[in-house]
Amino acid sequence: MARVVEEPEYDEYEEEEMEDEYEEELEDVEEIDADGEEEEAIGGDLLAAGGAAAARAAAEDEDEDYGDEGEDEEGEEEEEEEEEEDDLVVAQDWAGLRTLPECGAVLDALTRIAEASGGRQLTVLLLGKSGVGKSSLVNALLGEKAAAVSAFKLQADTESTVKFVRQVSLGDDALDGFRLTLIDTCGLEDPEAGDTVSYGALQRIAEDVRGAPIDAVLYCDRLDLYRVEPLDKRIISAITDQFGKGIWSKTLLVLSHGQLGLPPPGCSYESFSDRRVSLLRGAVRGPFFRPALPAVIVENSDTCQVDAERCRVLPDGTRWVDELLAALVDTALLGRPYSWRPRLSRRPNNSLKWLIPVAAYAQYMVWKLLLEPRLRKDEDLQAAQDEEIWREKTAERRRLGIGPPLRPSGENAWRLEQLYDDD
Ligand SMILES: Nc1nc2c(ncn2[C@@H]2O[C@H](COP(=O)(O)OP(=O)(O)OP(=O)(O)O)[C@@H](O)[C@H]2O)c(=O)[nH]1
Ligand SMILES: [Mg+2]
Repeated sequence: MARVVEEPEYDEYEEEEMEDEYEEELEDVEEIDADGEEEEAIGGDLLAAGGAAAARAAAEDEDEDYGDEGEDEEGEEEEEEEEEEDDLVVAQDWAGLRTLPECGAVLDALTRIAEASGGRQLTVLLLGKSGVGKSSLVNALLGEKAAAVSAFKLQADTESTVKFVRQVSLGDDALDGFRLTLIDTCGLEDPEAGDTVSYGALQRIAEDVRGAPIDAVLYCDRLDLYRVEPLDKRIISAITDQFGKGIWSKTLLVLSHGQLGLPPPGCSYESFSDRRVSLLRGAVRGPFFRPALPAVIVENSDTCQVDAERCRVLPDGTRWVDELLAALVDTALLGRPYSWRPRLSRRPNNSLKWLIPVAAYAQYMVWKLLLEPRLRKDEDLQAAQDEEIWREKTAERRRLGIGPPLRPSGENAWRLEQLYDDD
């Protein structure tokens, strides 16, 4: 189940009336928007954070692709809308932004999105195994201790997704009202079954983000590991099975623990990170499937080194927040947002249905013109050889002065053949 972090909506915040206002806000999402910008439901339970015209257009395109959907589907859509209305997320003031040393880089990134897409929202989904730093990254990016971080407890024990919706309010007309939604998720391994993929968790995550436009996905793992384990590969292929290959074209690889104690002997920090990134890319890519998968190294811990301007840096001096934001925006602006819809996997694509009789006829013709004549020829050859053998046997017996051999009838011959075959 998705957990909505319940905090007061910032611009209508009044301590004593907070609870009542929250109820009202759920009933009328349009009032949530700080600058009065009108918002409409698009699909999924992230709608309050939505407004992506592109995603709406994409969703409509997809609906058209399915062509003649009956009344059942209309009913289904109504049901979906009702579910969506029940599960709206309230945006909160992005308080941590003001204290983030990288505030300037964040605002630059949001400005790039606002200018390029005309929208004021960015939705990011974080996926990965447990303990790789997804929740820590949410906190590091928001500048708030918003997500629960635990070294030992798997998040899968509690909830599948937790959405953090933050709204910019810095008195800047160009950016105020911009919404950042970070969707933290539970680890993708099964906490009870040991080293196995939690397909249930993946399914619940998919249901939680159903229909919502996702601008970028962060596939998180640790930098300080030497191998891509079989479980990692199984998790990656389970993601592909659940969400489709399309999700990888909107995915960044994010490697935590970037401060990396010491790289292995004879290996520089750069060569070690390059090797780790290429191993992970290799686990996702296939011979005919080569998504770009830009990679960014991060260090989520409070002990991360900082430069003269207090910006967090990696051992090689890279400002990782800036790098991550730049890659995030590039990915977000690449094509239309990713959106998971169960109907994509549930409903068959009927557009090439007319090919079925053509393929059946082609198969019949291949049988008639190529295979059947060859089979007949083989049978005739076999019969001729059998005949020859019987003729020789008869001639031999005649030479010996005995009668011709007893030749079994067709059915008996077949039975004898079976008998020998069984032996
Ligand atoms: N040194 C260091 N520790 C990290 C980093 N990222 C996460 N951690 C630590 O790793 C542990 C797990 O971090 P989480 O953020 O809870 O990991 P998660 O991916 O959210 O795990 P689940 O919620 O179980 O899926 C915590 O103790 C974090 O403090 C990092 O970049 N550097
Ligand atoms: Mg977590």
